[in-house]
Amino acid sequence: QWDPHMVPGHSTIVHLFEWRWADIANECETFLGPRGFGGVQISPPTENAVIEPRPWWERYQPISYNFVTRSGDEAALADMIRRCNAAGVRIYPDIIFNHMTGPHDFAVGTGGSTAEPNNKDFPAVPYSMIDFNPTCEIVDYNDPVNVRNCELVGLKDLAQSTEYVRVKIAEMLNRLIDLGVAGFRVDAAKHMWPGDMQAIMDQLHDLNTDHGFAPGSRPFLAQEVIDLGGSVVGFTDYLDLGRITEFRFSAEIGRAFRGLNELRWLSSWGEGWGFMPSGSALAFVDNHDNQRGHGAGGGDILTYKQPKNYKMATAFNLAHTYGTPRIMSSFDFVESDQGPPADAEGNIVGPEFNPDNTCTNGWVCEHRWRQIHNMIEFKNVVDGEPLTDWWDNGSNQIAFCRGSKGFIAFNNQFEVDLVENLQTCLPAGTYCDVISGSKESGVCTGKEVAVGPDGIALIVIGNLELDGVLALHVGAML
Ligand code: QV4
Ligand code: CA
Repeated sequence: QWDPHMVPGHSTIVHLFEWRWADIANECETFLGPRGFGGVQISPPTENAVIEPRPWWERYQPISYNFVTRSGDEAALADMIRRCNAAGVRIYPDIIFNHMTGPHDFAVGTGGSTAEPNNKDFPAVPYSMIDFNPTCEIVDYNDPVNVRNCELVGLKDLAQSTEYVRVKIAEMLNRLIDLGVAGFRVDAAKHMWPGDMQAIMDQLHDLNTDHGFAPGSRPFLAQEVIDLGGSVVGFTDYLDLGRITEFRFSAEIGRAFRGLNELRWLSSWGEGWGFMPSGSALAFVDNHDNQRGHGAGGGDILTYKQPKNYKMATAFNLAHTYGTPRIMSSFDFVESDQGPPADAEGNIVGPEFNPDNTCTNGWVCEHRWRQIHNMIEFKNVVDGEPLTDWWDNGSNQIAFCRGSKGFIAFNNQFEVDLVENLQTCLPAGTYCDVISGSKESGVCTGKEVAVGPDGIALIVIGNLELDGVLALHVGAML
């Protein structure tokens, strides 16, 4: 299902990677809801095998379907979902049902459950040998049977072809739906047969009307299918089920805003680049895998570690009409396996906040960067408006309007300032650039831009400025 069921006036999913449920609940109430965020992708809620020294990826190794992880227990999860919905913010758990935990003789979970993974014995579900595909390794991504029925990096591969496994998975998803989630990110969808996934989805409840969903609403799906083109097992198999991660978006936007492809080519961004249809796509600059070299996309992916380029790419994603955007919110890392900020006992230490809204304790909180959250507001203000009046300088300076409600310009030209009189499509007046500052109590803390009666304004983005974007919208008129 393709509709994320966001509350009117809200948009965009933020992945609060490895956040605790209690911290997410507060974030919904104090920041995300008031600032118009649409929803949160949360880390997997299902109990995972404890793996020392607590890499982030232990959460992709389920040991049971109990909701108890380093993010919190079921009571904290339920409280968070309720409070986020009340704040106008939807919740989309990351769900792993392609597999259970990997190659260990004995494993203990974050809730104390035990398993003998090498014997395919998971008493806390319960699953046993007959619920799994015979052991084989994924070695050939061009062989659909190998990709679907063998083990992804040794993770025990569930046989979703059996009714028992389908029922167990559906029961777990239904418990989340009843708690009030709006949908799911489906981990490793590429490694499951679309027909099996359909059979599981057919068993799901409608979304819970107690949390404000319209009667008959079906769960939103963001299916993780890595398809950079040219593969035999690709996104087309999953179009009938729901939205799909568009990894070419991530790879190409990284190339463009790293200066490896001229921005003028973005005039045909979207289906014009061979991407999947806009209504099928989940659009993101980076995700929790490719920001640290896991999964796919390669070295061109932009992350918080290249802040100027990253903010430009994110602004482009949020200003454009293509797909449903998801933005990443990370913890700072050096090693690719490194887990979230934690104390000596391994308990996650959540973020605290600086007066300028940024986070402490090792949390990057991209979603709290002014240049990013102000673009969420931009997106909400221009909702439904067409992309018009594309301008470029034939190279790396571009601009466009969103109807008569928003205007954005980018300068990625090496060592050249952008100084141009451009059509902003906006009503005459003075506007606050929401990238270099914000409109606060009627005053602009950044650049002010005067739009004339003909909609034209002098737009300046110096090559040495901290940010290579300028964005105006009717909500930031002075
Ligand atoms: C090791 C060896 C393997 C060997 C295996 C068995 O590397 O070659 O076969 O032992 O002997 C961790 C380790 C990995 C280890 C594995 C099993 O990193 O080295 O295998 O555990 O012990 C995340 C991480 C993985 C991690 C996994 C489970 O990225 O590194 O593996 O969690 O903890 C493909 C898929 C796509 C997938 C992507 C990463 O098509 O679906 O690879 N993306 C999703 C998630 C991702 C997650 C998984 C899938 C698995 O986004 O975060 O992998 O749930 O492109
Ligand atoms: Ca599989």
